[in-house]
Amino acid sequence: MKVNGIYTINNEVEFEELASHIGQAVWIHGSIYKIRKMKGFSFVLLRTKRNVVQCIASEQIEIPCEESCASILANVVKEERSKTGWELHIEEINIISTPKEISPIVINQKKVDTSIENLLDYRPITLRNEKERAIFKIQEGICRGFREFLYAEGFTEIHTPKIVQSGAEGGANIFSLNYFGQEAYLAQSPQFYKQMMVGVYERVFEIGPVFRAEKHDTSRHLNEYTSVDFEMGYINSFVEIMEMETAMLQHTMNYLLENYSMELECLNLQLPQIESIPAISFREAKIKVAEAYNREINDWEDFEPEEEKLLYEIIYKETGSEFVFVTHYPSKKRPFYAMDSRENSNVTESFDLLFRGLEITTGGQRIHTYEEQVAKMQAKGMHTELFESYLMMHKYGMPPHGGLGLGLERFTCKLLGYENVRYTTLFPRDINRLLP
Ligand code: AMO
Repeated sequence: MKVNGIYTINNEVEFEELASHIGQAVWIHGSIYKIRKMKGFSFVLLRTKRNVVQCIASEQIEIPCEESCASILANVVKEERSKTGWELHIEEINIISTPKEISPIVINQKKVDTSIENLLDYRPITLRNEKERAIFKIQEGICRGFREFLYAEGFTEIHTPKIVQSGAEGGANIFSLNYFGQEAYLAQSPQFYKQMMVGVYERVFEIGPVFRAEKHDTSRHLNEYTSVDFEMGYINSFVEIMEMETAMLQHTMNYLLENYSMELECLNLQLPQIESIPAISFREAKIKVAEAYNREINDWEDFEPEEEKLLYEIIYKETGSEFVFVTHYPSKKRPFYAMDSRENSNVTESFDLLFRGLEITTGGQRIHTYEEQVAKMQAKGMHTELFESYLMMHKYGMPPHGGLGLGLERFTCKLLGYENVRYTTLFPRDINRLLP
């Protein structure tokens, strides 16, 4: 519609509505994704919110250059040979805006054919590629699936501070900042706050950014990532956390199948079957890998990334599962809030979930009594007076509880079959990257 000679966006139909307009003329807007000139007519691919719509333009129609934003008046014509059952014949194109320059990177092919550096340097543009944007639509679907599941299970969604006074996970990988003259940090995880909120709502979850000052440049480490955390009270064992995660993943795979089939097809993706997920203790897993591959065990306290991959191969061969829970990690390597096993205090009531050979989740049962928590902190050489506000919940009463944290980018990466977590991070922050 034009008002006083100026084009305004009005009364346009969405892609999903087009089928109900067969035989009518409608306005639809989007970006001109690709122009294919044929004899006597052109195909104009219009990139709308979620779809790329093929329109047909006769010779008389003047088509603006690619990446122009346009509103198109088109007849919706019945066409049985088309997947949608209709096609659009352009009557008129109104240009809403035109680019100043043509993109230096070709974005309208099946995939963006360039290096990972270019892909990320030109992220605002490369994300417009059909396949690239499908990745993050799937990531949206993962979060929606998780949310839908957790709401149904009685979890309350919370939003906790990202500027904090102390680290929650220990270690040196924490960013510090000057907070009005006081030393503060960027949250490594919502650990303390989600535990506190168990005392309030019993079951809570958060999907939010966390910050890790990792100095190493690997395919699985980011300096800012999205953590999916949940925490639940009144548990008997950390096994309940693993069961909840299994059900959450099953629900989410079904949710993706039902609501994101277009993106799954675009990415040529088969989702993994998740039935029951096998579990193996850390010690058993170490021995199993060492024996199967004739390797020496150099580190009894942690996995080497290679061992995680080998364990995946063994478990996959034995059970067909692409997921495996590894339980009872050594106390020395787990943070101070992890509950030690009653049977063996050298190991914790905790687990990691490995998916296709990569750790995607850490979780477990937490210490909930004041005396036990203080004793463990002291044994680890921590100054408990610095953690008074955290210990307040223990002091004034907490139920037995536990939870987990899942790295969203890592999970998406493995689900979509990428080797580097940066591919499934919208705007990655790593040791060399702060832009775009
Ligand atoms: P953890 O530190 O193991 O546990 O982190 C949980 C999960 O977060 C992901 N992750 C990362 N992803 C990308 N880049 C990184 N640098 C990175 N570091 C971790 C992984 C990992 O499994 N508070 C506990 C969780 C809990 O017990 O509830 C925690 O944060 O997928």
